[in-house]
Amino acid sequence: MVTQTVDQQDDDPVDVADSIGQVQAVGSSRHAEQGAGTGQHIGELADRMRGGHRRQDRSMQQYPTGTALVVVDVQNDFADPAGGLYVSGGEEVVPVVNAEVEAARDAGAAVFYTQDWHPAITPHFAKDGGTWPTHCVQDTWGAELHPELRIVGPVVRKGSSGEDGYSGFSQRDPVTGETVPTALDRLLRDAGVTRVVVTGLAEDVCVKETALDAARLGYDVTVPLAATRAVELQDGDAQRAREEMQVAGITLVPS
Ligand code: VGL
Ligand code: ZN
Repeated sequence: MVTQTVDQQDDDPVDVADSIGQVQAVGSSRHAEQGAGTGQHIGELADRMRGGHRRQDRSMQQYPTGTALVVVDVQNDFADPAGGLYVSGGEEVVPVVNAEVEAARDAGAAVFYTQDWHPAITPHFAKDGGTWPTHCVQDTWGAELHPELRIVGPVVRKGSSGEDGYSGFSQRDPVTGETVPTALDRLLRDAGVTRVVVTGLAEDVCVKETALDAARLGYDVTVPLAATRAVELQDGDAQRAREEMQVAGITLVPS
């Protein structure tokens, strides 16, 4: 399928109805395939369908109606050991996130992705007076979503104009200091979402900020800890992030 990127800098605004429709269309064609085995023994087919239903029941418990999966910054610079801001164990979240994508799809839930998307020079980088080693520079390998990540929904970019885009929901303008929203809240609301499962990288930076913003915006928020890893720029950052999320009423699922 075509991957849709939602970037406020793009001239081409996202067609929300289209992207949501696309997610659902792919889900229903998979179900059609399941029943389409010609010449297959009927008992075998019935077994497979029962298995499918069991899996779907489980998925519906994790992704009840109104739930969406948000996959934060699963990009080469964070998830590949050769990446510019490699998060230790980052590559291990890819199959775990993919299983969440699968569960979300089985339950008919929408999936959204964020992508850290920086200009080559930005006060976000240590070399330009900021905090971080250079990472996720627009149109480079490091900024690409991990090649094994399953992508089944729209991608929301953040940090495109040199902002500190930690949360998938907002970015801080480096000149005015003003915080401007990304398209994520609108996309979720338009899809009827009231609950989000937040996964990806990094637990103590962008996953935390995305989850906290989601809670502030009134979403019910769950973070499955197996689907994330922390940068730990300072020792203890991961523990502090968990405490902050818990205080904000976010459900942390132990790994
Ligand atoms: C992130 C540091 C700087 C993240 C992004 O995605 O967690 N961390 N920019
Ligand atoms: Zn960044």
